[in-house]
Amino acid sequence: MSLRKPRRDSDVILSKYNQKELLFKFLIIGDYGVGKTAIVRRYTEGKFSSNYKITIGADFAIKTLYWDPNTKINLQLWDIAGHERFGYMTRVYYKYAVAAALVFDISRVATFQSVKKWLSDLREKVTLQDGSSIPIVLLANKYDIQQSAIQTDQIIKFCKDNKICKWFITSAKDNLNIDNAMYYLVENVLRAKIDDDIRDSIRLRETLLIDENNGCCKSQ
Ligand SMILES: Nc1nc2c(ncn2[C@@H]2O[C@H](COP(=O)(O)OP(=O)(O)OP(=O)(O)O)[C@@H](O)[C@H]2O)c(=O)[nH]1
Ligand SMILES: [Mg+2]
Repeated sequence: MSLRKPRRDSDVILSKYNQKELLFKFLIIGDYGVGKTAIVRRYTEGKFSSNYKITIGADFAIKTLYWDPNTKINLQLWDIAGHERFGYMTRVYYKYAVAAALVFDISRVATFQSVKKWLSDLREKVTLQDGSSIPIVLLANKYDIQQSAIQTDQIIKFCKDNKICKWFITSAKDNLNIDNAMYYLVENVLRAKIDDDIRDSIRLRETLLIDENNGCCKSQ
């Protein structure tokens, strides 16, 4: 029986002279108009526009990160349409995601109330290979508006009750905390990946030892 696991999207593509190139798929989800596209655009192009152009279905953008001298990461940011009219159709885009940013608009309470729905949908549909859930950050966007309809206490409580380890106030307009939020997710994905690789190598070692003890590795 082969010990090798099937390759995932997030696996190493290139491994030459100790150089690694990784591909991670991140989801950006939340209600319509909360600023998902604006966040992705700010992060990948460094631009912001105050025009609202509804996302149809889903869109994606790529950001390349030179994480350390040996690691290049290609981040695929999947910007999922928030409008109800696209409903569950967009969930097909969740496949193979390894992290997610869940966005709401601090000036619209309804978008915060929807976060729970997005979260349970995400947790139900996306898990990692070992069955654990993917890292998620909650983004309280449009902080620049200064008309917060949601108290910080409510956000903290929500995160605690729903096991979201990290949330950020963000502004795509003012470029506030977007890099930090993405950095946090990448770090978490990498950490999980390292743990995964260590577990794999321990499993491999144990199997080799068992094989040795059974004598099947010995030459006749
Ligand atoms: N003031 C302010 N406006 C923002 C910010 N982020 C987005 N917007 C504006 O909010 C509107 C909606 O932003 P989008 O990024 O298109 O929203 P979306 O979440 O992608 O919406 P859907 O594609 O319909 O799901 C646009 O007019 C943006 O310019 C922000 O941080 N501050
Ligand atoms: Mg959009």
